[in-house]
Formats: sequence, C-alpha cells, structure tokens
Amino acid sequence: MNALPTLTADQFSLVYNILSFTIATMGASFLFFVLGRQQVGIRYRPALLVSALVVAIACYHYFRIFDSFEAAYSLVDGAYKPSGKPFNDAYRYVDWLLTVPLLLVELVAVLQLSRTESGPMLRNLAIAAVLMIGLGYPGEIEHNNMMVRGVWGALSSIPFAYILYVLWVRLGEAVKDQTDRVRNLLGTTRLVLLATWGVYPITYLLPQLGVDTQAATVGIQVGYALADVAAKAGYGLLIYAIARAKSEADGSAPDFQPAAA
Ligand code: RET
Repeated sequence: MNALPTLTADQFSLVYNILSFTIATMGASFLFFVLGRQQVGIRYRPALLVSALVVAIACYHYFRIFDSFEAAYSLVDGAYKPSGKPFNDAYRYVDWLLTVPLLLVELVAVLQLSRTESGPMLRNLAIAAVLMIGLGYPGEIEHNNMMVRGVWGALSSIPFAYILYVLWVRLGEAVKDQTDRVRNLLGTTRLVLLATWGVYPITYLLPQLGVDTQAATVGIQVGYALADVAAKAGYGLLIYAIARAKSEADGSAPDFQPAAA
C-alpha cells in the first residue's frame, strides 16, 4: 500500500482541485458525446457511444479517487498528514483496464475498417493493453524499492511500444482516400495519441527521477489526471470531429446540406 508523505496545504489543494476538475470534465464530456451522436451519420454513432462510456467510467472512478485521497489525509496544524486510511491506487488501474480497450474500439469504429481486418487487430491490441496495465500495477504500488518499480515499468513498456506502433501505422494508412479535412484530423489524432499516452510512463517515472516524495506524490496524481482528461475527453472530441467530417463528406450528417456544385 501507499506510504503517503505529509503534504503542504498548497500541494494538497492542487491534487484536490485537479481531481475535482477531472470529475467535472468527464461528466460534461459524457453529456456532450451522448447529445453529439445526433450530429453524425448512423454508422459513426457507435464510436461516440463508446466515447461516452469511457468518460462515464472515468467520472465514476474519479469520484472514488477523490474520496479516497480526501480520506487518506487529515489537516493537522496547517499541514496535511496521512490519516492512516490507505489511498487506493487500484481505482486508477481498474479504470484503465476498462477504458484503454474501449479507446481502441472507439478508434477502430471511426476508421470503419473491414471486420476481417479490425477483429484480430482489436484482439491483439486489447491483450497488449491488459498486459501493459497488469505489469504496471505492481510497480505503481512499489514505493520503496526503485529497482523493482523500474523492472515492472520496463516490462509494461513492451506491450505499450507494440500498441503505439500498431496505432501509428494504422492511422497512417487510414488517411488514404480521405478528404483533406479528415486527413488533417487523423494526423492530429495520431500526434495527440502519442503525446498523451507518452505522459503516463513519464509520470510513472517521477519517483525514479530523483523527485522528492512529496512532489512525486502530487506529480503522479496531477500527471495521470491531466493525461486522462486529454486521452479520454480530448481524444473523444477529435473522434467526434472525424465522425462529423466523414458524415459531411459522405452525406450522412443529418443537418448538413453539401454546397451545390
Ligand atoms: C504504466 C506503467 C509504466 C510503463 C507504462 C505505463 C503506461 C500506461 C499507459 C496508460 C494509458 C492510459 C490511458 C487511459 C485512458 O483512458 C502502466 C504507467 C508504459 C499508456 C490512455
């Protein structure tokens, strides 16, 4: 379990406010994705439904993380001391276990790959995602032996590299035969994916990088929460934009009249 350090009032408030902001963002994105389904063609609606599921699952877990963080500390003489109640890191990992495979489904759904192509690809990516998260967890809860934490992190990085490689190549191939707008959006999605997913292992490495325990505790919560906002809500918005642009291009957007030639 997590041996928490004492935090200053500012450090505690930073984590507290970022977790609260994350709950609000996930909740608002859920409404946006549910309502936004009406703006895209029928074949793109499953992708938006999956986006909505991802942020709903995250909204629930962030409530739990927030409560667990609050309960793990008590204010004593102006400083936040560990209350003795453990902070539960498992909520975050369970959240990833559910949401990472769904994010992969979301991407494949919007790319509209053929079933024979998308089935095996999704299966391999889902297996890699489970391995990445399962191998990362024992390291995440290791707070004393940095060697052990490093070994789990390195093992978890192998399936991580595989996932990034497949997505990068697939997204690159998907740009063929698309309108300029869709091509630009797919290019942005590719970069956002790489940039946001890259934040997770860097955040994980904070205790190894010689950052003191207090700063590492704050950095891990803030880093993971902001990466989650970008990887779930931000990425979902891009998926929405791709679905909308494709619907306009193929004439399936319910409220869009293509300009007369
Ligand atoms: C861990 C452990 C250290 C090594 C690596 C990791 C990668 C985690 C990732 C998580 C992505 C989560 C997402 C959630 C969105 O819903 C487990 C921190 C490589 C990439 C995208």
